[in-house]
Amino acid sequence: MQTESVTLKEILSQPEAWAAALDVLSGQYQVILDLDPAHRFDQIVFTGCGSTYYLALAAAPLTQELTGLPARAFPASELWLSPRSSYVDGQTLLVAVSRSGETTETLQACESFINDKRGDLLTLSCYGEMPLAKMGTLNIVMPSGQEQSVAQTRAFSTLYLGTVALACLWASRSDLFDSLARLPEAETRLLKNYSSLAAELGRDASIDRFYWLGSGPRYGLACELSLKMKEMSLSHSEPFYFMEFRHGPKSMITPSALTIGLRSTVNGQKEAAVLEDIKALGGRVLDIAETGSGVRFESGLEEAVRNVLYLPVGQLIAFERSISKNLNPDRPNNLDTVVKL
Ligand code: F1P
Repeated sequence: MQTESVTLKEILSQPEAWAAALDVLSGQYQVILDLDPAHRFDQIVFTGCGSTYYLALAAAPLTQELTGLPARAFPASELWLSPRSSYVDGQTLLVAVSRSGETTETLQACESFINDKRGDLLTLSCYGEMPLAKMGTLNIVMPSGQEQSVAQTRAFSTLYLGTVALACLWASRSDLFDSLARLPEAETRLLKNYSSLAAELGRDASIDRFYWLGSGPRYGLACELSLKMKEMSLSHSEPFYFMEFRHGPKSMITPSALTIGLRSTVNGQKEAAVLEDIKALGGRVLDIAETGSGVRFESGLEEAVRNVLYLPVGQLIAFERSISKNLNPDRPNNLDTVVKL
């Protein structure tokens, strides 16, 4: 494993970053509760760009599941350029997520949201001095997510953890919020137990394509891990909802295909059946789940709060793939840290 990579350091430091972020969130416990979306808003909209849009895709279904409030995710460009086909009438709580806090589309989406008096804005970012961190009714800044690498890893998981905490508090589930404190240790264990497996798969030159399957709150995480594989290693990589894979994409399965399943507990059997179909076609499979899988969390945590644990092994596979192709995961091809228009 290449030791001097910034990306690797950032992946391996996620347990500490999460613990620090949870301290920040605990400090904002009451102001988060006081937003009281269940009684003050008709919908919650999550937004971001690239990785942070995928974060929004992961946050919305979990928030709706826990709070019962309608919650949706849009790329910031859609909210900026096509607000009428995005927002529904009524008051909206907009949750804007950005590592940098200065992505133009995200700033523009927030500015027009405020100008159109659509509701209240909550921002989640990593740099308190950047514009986004000054725009919200509430601005939550988690500096432990700051990164040097262009490809988001620690920033993504830390900001995502922030949205999980919001959902727990808004659902009056302080028990779930308190259990988040057990995630850093679970993550440390995963990194210790599965780094070599991730290296073996990432470096396996007989694999030429990667598919990432996830449903519900896990689909956005599948999208993010697929993007990591693209950004860091320029590999063929695609995400799908679990059951969707049979409806066409399955045609792409060959012995050179690796499918990573972010398997849930709630629908675990049906999702496992998709993975069995893939294996029957000669495809390779990595099953990640709480128990009974290739990568096992064994966290003892409720499903709603442990989805962040699907990230590190997938991030490491992408990192190892990049190194095995003599690429630089810290500086992905064609990409900048922030898109400014
Ligand atoms: C959004 C983003 C990243 C992507 C790249 C360009 O940044 O699209 O997701 O990996 O770094 O910017 P941010 O708004 O989260 O800072």
